[in-house]
Amino acid sequence: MTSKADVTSLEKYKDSSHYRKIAQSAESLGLLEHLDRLDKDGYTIVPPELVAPVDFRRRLLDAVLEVNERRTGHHIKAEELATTQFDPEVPGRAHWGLLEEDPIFQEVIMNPAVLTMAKYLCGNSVLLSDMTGNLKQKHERLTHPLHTDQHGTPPPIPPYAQVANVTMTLTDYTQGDGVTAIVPGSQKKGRYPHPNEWDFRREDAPVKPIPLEAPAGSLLVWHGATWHGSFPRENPGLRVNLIMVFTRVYMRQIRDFKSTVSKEVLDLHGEEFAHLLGINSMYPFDDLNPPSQEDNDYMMAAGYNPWA
Ligand SMILES: O=C(O)CCC(=O)C(=O)O
Ligand SMILES: [Fe+2]
Repeated sequence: MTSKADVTSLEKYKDSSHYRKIAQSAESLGLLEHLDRLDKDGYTIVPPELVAPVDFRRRLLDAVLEVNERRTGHHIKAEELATTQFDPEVPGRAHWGLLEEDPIFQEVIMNPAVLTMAKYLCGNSVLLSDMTGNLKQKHERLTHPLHTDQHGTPPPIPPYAQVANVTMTLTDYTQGDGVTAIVPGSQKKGRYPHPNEWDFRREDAPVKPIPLEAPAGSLLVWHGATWHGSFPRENPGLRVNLIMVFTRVYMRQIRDFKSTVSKEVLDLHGEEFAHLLGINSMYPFDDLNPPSQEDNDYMMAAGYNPWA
């Protein structure tokens, strides 16, 4: 007889070339312990020294601030982030659809640490769903009650992630900075939070998350079924991050890269970049001829192993 644990356990699928490929890149990048933490706690914090040089993180911060200026007209200097404020009515600003705003956004999704963590959660055939640069300021409103990032995938939730959140902190996340709130191990609950569990600030809240504190340049990584939210910011100044949302190859992406990304950008990058955006995804096909089997072997393989 097959027990429930046998049915739901992912362990047996680790004995595969798909898993080994990801584990080997994790090992070469010093990330192995973070894979274990994802299994156990549903989240991990990768320190800046395992992600990218300081200069890269600073350029990324500048690129997010430049997008903010282009889209809102508000010039913010990186040196003044500890004191700057914007429109007091709103707790923050989110800038979606960054991929073609600056070449550095194309570079960061190909960063080996970012990709390895995304692939560990969503397989080698992982897709970028979208990326968003966020500025958050002091405000009383709870912008993110407890929730998960896997929208529209019904229970029972599978043990493998259908979505992966890889957030790069671009300013320090310390107490009072409005940091991400996370419930360790909650990916194993196999359900979404109920409305009475959303507002975690209530004294009698049934589930209390912990704050994720991390220096600028870290990766905060969590499984799509991990319960999380965000503490309101109490300190002056701004918290800035870049959220990269990844998803399984069978899911719909937030952004339709396939019909929007320019040929110039695709020509600059290789096949892995195209796969990551879903450019040669099997579906949807827009003529009467299905794409070639060869082009889609990588997607078909995903039906056999969670790391494929
Ligand atoms: O702003 C945060 O700290 C968390 C935002 C969030 O819920 C997400 O990125 O999925
Ligand atoms: Fe979220």
